[in-house]
Amino acid sequence: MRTAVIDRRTAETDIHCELNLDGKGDTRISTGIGFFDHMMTLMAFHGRMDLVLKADGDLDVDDHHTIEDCGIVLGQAFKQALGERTGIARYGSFTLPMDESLASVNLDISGRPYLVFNCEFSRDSIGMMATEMVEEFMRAFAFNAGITLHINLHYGNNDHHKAEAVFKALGHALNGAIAQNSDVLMSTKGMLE
Ligand SMILES: [Mn+2]
Repeated sequence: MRTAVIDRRTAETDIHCELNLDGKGDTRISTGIGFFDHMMTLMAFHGRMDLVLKADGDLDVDDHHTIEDCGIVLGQAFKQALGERTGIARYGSFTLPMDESLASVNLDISGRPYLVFNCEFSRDSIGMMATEMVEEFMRAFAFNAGITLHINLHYGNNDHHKAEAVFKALGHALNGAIAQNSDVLMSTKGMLE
């Protein structure tokens, strides 16, 4: 089993994360931000990962530090759990509809962090989560996990559906990319970084 446990404490947030990449999608998420909990639950379930994520952040300021730091910790846990990366598919792509919305996630577990994010929201926030924090979460996750991550929202009207399509597609794309299909390291240069 590919697992990692990370605890990270700063003056702004206190985060505990347990990740099992070879899980069944079991989750225990509690960040104090209901819509973000919903997104983390969907991502882990559709990624078939077991995820415990507990965050105690400075929500009296706003949601920024908590969501960004959850992205950092989840990225660190993902990278640590993945380990040597020998045998993984490396690339993952998934296009997912959620009612009227359609999102694509294309990623490469390359060791080279990059984020392309083309997704516009019409509302400032969904519940207690600012819509601008979707991009911030993705950047923090991609850069700490070492993933080249492209996210494109093709169309949609409802911001809840748009975000849900993006996070579900991310789960599926990650699940495909971490699948172990061989004993080969998928790099002609012999290393992923
Ligand atoms: Mn929903």
